Amino acid sequence: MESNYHDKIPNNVDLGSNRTLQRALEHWQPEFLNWWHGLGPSDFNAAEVYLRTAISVDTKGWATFDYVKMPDYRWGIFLAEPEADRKIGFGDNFGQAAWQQVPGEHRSTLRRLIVTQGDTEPASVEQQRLLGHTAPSLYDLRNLFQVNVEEGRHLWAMVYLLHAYFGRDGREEAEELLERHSGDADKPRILSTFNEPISDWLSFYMFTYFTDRDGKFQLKSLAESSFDPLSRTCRFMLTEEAHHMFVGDTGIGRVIKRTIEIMKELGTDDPVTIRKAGAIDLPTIQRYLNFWFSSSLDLFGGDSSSNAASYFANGLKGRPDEERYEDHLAAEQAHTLELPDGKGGARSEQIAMRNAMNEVVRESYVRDCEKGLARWNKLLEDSGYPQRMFLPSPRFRRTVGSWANVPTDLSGKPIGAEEFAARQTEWLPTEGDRAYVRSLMKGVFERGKMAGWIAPPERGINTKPTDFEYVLLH
Ligand code: BYC
Repeated sequence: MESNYHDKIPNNVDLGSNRTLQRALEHWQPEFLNWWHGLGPSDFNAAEVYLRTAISVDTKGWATFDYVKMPDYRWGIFLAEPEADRKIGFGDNFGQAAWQQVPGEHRSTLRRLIVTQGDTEPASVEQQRLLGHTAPSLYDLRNLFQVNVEEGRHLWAMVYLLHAYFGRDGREEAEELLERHSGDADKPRILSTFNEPISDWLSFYMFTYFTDRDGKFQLKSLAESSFDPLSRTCRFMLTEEAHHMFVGDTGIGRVIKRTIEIMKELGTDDPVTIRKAGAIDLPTIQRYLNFWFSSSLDLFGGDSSSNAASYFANGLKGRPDEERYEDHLAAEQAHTLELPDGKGGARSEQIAMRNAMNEVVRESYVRDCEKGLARWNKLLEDSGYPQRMFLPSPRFRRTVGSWANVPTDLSGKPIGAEEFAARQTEWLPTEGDRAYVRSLMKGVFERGKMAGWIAPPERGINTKPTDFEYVLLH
């Protein structure tokens, strides 16, 4: 399908041939822009930002890079090219033709999945709306805005599906996606992590590393869906998502690198001394990591979930990279969960594999998270320091699943509520940590300059130098 970049809404879905749908989306467009102006990045809408814009799904060149004012960014609808004769790859309908329309019996469940996915996209923009003011450099400012406009495009992707395939209910859901707001007492975002404030850049890097990575795994699961338009949408979204995780991965790496430099310079790792020198001590970075990792684990849902079993059975949501599994029915297999035994320990229980799908995906997510840790720890190792960053146990500080509200230490050992309360300051960011990190957050907007708490990036964007003027502030 040709991309039409000149339409009011750029698209490769031949929007122009469906006037009703086109009009409905053109009606939603000003509402989206209103939302962007009200709850998107505050104050930088006149700046010219060196942004990547998706203009097609051609693997050789799907994007252009140029200076764009964010409100002028062309939020388009792009679905990956259709796979000829695509077949359903898992579940009870394995081998049958993928669906081009929504089967009536799965309509409300599919809508719910699409709405949940869609809800996270504007939520993250809302969470990050004030960060521009305290960007550590123009390079970082540009990356923040790149992430923001693309999350906006991902919202468009889900809104397209709602409008095109779910009739009036879909249109209503699309409106509500702009009415719920992150952290709103009355109308919060659907999933927990998306109501957490992101008020400093260390949180932003943690979020883009850990929470966007949940996005990767959820999109990969939905990319397996029998509902082909959803699969194609998610496949293309994954192309953009990679950069978001890169921002988190390199962001955390750069913070650690700078801390190591200061540790070397001063010959100490004492947190008080490191802070006096304006860097972020390693224990504080670890506490932020513990917070965002544990929060992001909740996003996979319960470890034993009848919802997940029926998504899989019905072919609505599969496992990431389903073709790598041998048994696509997963009807006879079992999976072992470690559950709290209520006596201060853990016990094993086997459950049907289909009910364990959330856990299966969460386990591969944890393995993927380890990769960044290995890179950051290499920095410490190469500098001759014995300290290492680590992932806490997946049982730690959970609010969803069998370990929800079971106090444990970082290794996952159940402990009493009092001990947990007493040791929280060791494990999770304290008010003091947050205040200190906030005190470092001062915008650095001079070309080529970098805040003192973070190392410069190794390379720039799209072969530009690191000191390129990524944002023209005027
Ligand atoms: N917070 O059966 P259960 C991204 C709800 S991130 C609050 O265990 P299920 C991005 C659950 O909805 C990826 N509620 O769960 C990243 C269910 O409610 P209903 C977003 C939660 O259904 C960064 C009930 O508890 N995409 O793209 O197996 C920036 C029972 O739950 C939470 C998706 O999530 C929670 N943490 O799985 C921008 C994909 N966890 O339905 C973007 C779509 C569970 O009974 N969503 N609940 O009212 C899904 O696949 C599933 O809804 C979930 C939950 C995996 C989230």
